[in-house]
Amino acid sequence: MEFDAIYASYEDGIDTTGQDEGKPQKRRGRRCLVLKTVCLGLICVLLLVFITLYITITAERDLLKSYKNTAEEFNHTINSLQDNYTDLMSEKDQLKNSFNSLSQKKLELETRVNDLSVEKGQLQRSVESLSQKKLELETRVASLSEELTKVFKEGYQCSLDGFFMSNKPMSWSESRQFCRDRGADLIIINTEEKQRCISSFKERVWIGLSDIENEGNLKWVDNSTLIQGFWTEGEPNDDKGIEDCVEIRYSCSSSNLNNWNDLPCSEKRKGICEK
Ligand code: 289
Ligand code: CA
Ligand code: CA
Repeated sequence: MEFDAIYASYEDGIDTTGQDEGKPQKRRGRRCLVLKTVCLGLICVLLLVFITLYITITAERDLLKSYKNTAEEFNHTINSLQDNYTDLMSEKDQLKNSFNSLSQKKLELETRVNDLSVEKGQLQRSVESLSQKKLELETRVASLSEELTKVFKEGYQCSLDGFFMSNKPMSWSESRQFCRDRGADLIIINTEEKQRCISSFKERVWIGLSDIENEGNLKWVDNSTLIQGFWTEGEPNDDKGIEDCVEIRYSCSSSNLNNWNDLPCSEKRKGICEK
């Protein structure tokens, strides 16, 4: 139904006063008011729709923005994880290479240790066998020394028993140790018979007399004091203050029984051992 018709019937119903003057003008005014109201209502509705749409769109846009941010963060995290993974893989490869190289070295070392163990065993056996040979040779030398001594004794009518000469020139202490290792000690000459016998050896040899412990106080190796000495003239003179051990100084030009001399203990002489 059209507006004019609606308003006409409405006006007809209301106006009962019978006053028809100015009716069209009033009608137009009312129509205009209604139209304005309707337009305003429409504007309000449109405004409401617009505001609603604006709010919805803004919310959607914010949501999208937040999704976008989250997606970017995910991407960033994924990239960083990817990098970490790549680094870890490379590290793993390096460790694997190191492990392989160390395993190889370990194997080589184990082989070397085994070889060395075998070598050590062989050397130990050699040392044992050489020690045994050395002992046998030392025993042989001692026995030869003893034999030699006997020959000397026989040659020079020496009737002493149980003494022998060390196998090579050594210091006084080493010579003494040689004797002690064989159950003897350097000889103590406390009789003229012994002195005569040893003097016939035609060698410069150590005897068991020294003043190592107390300068000027000569003692035999059994700690007994010297009673009768067979000193060369002018001896003992402790030459340069360093002569503390006594030798028999053989001299082919002299058959003199007085042939002892004090000498630095580090000098090398054979020693006469006595059991
Ligand atoms: O180092 C000195 C010794 O060889 C001897 O030299 C001389 O023969 C004398 O002085 C000895 O007393 C000394 O022991
Ligand atoms: Ca001395
Ligand atoms: Ca001297």
